[in-house]
Amino acid sequence: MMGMKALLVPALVSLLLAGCAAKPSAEDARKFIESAEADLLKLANEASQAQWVQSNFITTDTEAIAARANERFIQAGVKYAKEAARFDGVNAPEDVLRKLKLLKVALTLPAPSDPKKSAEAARLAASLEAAYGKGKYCPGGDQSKCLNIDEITRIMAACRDPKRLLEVWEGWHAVGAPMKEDYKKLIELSNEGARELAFPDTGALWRSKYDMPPDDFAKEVDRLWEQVRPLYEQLHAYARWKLREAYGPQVVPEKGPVPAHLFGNIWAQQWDNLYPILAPKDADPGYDLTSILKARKTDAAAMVRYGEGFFTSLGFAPLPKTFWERSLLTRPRDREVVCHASAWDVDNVDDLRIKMCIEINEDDFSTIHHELGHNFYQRAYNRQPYLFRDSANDGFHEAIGDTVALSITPEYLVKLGLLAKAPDPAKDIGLLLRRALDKVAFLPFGLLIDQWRWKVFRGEITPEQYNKAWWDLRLKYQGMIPPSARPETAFDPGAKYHVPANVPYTRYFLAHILQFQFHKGLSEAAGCKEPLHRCSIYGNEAAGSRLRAALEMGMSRPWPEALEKLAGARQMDGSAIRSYFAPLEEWLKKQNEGKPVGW
Ligand code: X8Z
Ligand code: ZN
Repeated sequence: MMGMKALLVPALVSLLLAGCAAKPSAEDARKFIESAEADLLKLANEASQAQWVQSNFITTDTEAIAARANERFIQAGVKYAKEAARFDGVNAPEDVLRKLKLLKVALTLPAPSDPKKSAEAARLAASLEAAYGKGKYCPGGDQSKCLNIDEITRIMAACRDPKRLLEVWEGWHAVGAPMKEDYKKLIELSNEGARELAFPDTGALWRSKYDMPPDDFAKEVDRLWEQVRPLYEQLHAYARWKLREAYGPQVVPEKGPVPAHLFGNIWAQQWDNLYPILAPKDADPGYDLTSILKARKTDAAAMVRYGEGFFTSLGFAPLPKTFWERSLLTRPRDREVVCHASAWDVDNVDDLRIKMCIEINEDDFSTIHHELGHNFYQRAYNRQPYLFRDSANDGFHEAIGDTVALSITPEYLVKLGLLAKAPDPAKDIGLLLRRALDKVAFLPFGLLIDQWRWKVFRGEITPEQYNKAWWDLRLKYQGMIPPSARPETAFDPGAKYHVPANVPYTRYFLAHILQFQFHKGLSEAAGCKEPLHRCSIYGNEAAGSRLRAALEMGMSRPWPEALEKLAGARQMDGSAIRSYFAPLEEWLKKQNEGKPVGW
């Protein structure tokens, strides 16, 4: 009986479809897209407003309000993703077909359609992000001595006492442990949602957003990493040697992996704060932007004005008045906020804002450019239909501000009046090293977070293995080990914003590859004949219009077309960053002669 039923039902369904429910037409598809776009735009804006309030004012209530708004957006996203499949094979215009495809892969957190489960997923997501936002290390449990992430960041950047570094490192990493159970539940719900949408798991959904089959994308990422790995290994070897000189052989081994608390950053993701330890003796450029900004008593808004000024020099309109009224630029004293820097377009048109607890230093100077890159991108594509109001791929969104920041050259600082005279080219190794400590050091970190999450989503890493697998990957890609044995309960991925906040991370790896391709393409458009690290596109009309044309496309076309516009190539390519740093790589190889490389 059962067997017959199973055979009969599909036959009956297809008969019904053929007979009564006529195959949807191109016009049906267009109408469906039109109403989906209108509905999603409205729900996205409502969720955005609620989330803005939540992360500017973390309380039980704002968390609940944001969760509900987000839940409505997710439910609609799931519904439209499913309905989009009804139009498979429809003979509609190209833009409609692209939108149907985009609808199917749009969500980052796909929740199950069961309302109880989708509410639970939204609640967990809001609560995990808030937990990170509230995260603190209170030495000895003393509530009056708690350190927030800004203070932790400052200590990791400046302190050179390995004992203190270890203590603070362990203190911050403890914020992850209480998140583990919720994180595990969120993964389960998200996977259930992904399977409803016919993806094997959420990782496969994340990898499906790149105009190519998801497996090809995973291979593409591996290929890019293999292109840049030799450069990272040289930098790692040189840093290990210098750290060993600075901290001694008891703290830093001669070969093998290095403890992760010594890199001037709580996650060891960017090492630019190590520059004073690593600086070449005879090639230090002799200035540092942090001291210049501090000496001039630059405040947070003035830092943002510098960033805005770069974009307007390229022909972008100034930021709207509301940007200055609504953005959060410094950490409020009287309430909990999510201080991890972010850029917003609350109405998906021009309600642009950033939320950032700005400190007056070089790191935040470039992060401001990074954030404004998001804002200027968002406004550039705001005349596209809703489903195309996004970057060509997510790596592009992360790369635009960074591309502009690559133009913060000594010559540019001279133009702004921040520096009296640009250092002689004999000091270029110092400039390149400083930049590499930011950009090259980041590459394996940018890669490993989603290597971990993809496996977590796939079930290849079980909750019991969360932490061990995390450190296996940090060892494999970064050549690092935890500075002390991790407790059984540790959940170190939770100490990194994007994990509890559920923000995909491969985008940053791609951005670090892409920004060098963009910088090269735009510098060529600007007619720069200098070595690339001395090229600045500041004030250049040709580079500006090339950039704007690519940004205005939004997500309307497959990303290789936008890449072609910007960089004259259709493939992401690690050789741009390799050639940018070629003189440094050669120098590093010399420094590393006779010393161990790798781990
Ligand atoms: O999260 C960010 C930006 C916001 S999209 C500040 N970044 C990554 C990080 O901080 O981990 C920029 C570089 C990598
Ligand atoms: Zn960003």
